[in-house]
Amino acid sequence: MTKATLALLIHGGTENWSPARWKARFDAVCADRPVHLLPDAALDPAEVRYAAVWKPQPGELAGFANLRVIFNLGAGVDALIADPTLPKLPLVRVAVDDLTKRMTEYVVLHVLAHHRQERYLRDSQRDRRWAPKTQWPASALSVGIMGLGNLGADSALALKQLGFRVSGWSRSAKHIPSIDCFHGEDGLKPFLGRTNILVCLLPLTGATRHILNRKLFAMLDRTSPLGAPVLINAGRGGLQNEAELLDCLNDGTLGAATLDVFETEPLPQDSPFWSQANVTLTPHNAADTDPDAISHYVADQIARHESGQPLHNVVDMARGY
Ligand code: NDP
Ligand code: OXD
Repeated sequence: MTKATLALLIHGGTENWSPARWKARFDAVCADRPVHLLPDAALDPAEVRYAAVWKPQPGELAGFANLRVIFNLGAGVDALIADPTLPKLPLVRVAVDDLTKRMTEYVVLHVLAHHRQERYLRDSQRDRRWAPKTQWPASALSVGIMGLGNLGADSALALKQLGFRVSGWSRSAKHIPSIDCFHGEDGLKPFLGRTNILVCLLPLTGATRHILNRKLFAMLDRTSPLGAPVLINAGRGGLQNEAELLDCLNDGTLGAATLDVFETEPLPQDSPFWSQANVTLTPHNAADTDPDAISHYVADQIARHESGQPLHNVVDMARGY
């Protein structure tokens, strides 16, 4: 018997999101299941039971009357949830080791870059200046991670392993050995008050939009060897109030920032972030979704679903993540 159809709806626009690449992977992994890349005029929409999507246009998923499950091909579901026409079906997000480890690499790389004064050292090399500065140990800095989910918890443990003091902040209470865990509104102030490098790995929801603003930056600790605190945001651009972030980078409230995500992506050519000297900017590729790992993840989940087992990592629509 032919298996139920999986449709792929991918609008990434970058090399990693080449629809043909994803189709080839899904064809290989779902050997006996019809896999269609949308749009496909030859496909009867009523045949589609599963959809694996990245950045579908609002309304694009509404026309599949027999759809059962939507798989988002990334961890963040904010764009999907913002679509009022999104079918009311289980929405599964990505939570796999491959993605988690990529993010941990990114966070460790950029925390170390700030801690080891990489910008100063690269400027010194460019200027042929042999002028080492005092270097403090990792234990002199406190890294605070906003979001202690799949990504935040793994980054926290990796940073702890390197010797940093690490704390984290989440919505609900957590216990992670060796990490100082804070939660909720009451926990935010004490969490920020001990943080020198703030790493944001929150999802974008109604409760977190523009949470990274002047008021929050002003609560960060300024007594570490870094002097002014540092922000690393790899969550979503909508988490940051960009006008206030720029002002804070210019007036010393923040010493520096590493930003992977922006309110408008791709970042417009005339954005001041491109030339902001104390910003390290990356093009939303902190943790790419890997077609090999994720096609297996989706195929396994479909197999679970078809054998009557519960799906994993289903988004709670009321919480928004
Ligand atoms: P999870 O859902 O596993 O974790 C989210 C964490 O944020 C949880 O600890 C949750 O708290 C916390 N949180 C949510 N809302 C609040 C709130 N209002 N106050 C305090 N804490 C809150 O998500 P992931 O770790 O998998 O991913 C996080 C985000 O990273 C994604 O949503 C996506 O936006 C971004 N991302 C970015 C990538 C990139 O390349 N730049 C790649 C992949 C993801 P609790 O534990 O209590 O639920
Ligand atoms: C994701 C992302 O959400 O790539 O996975 O940002």
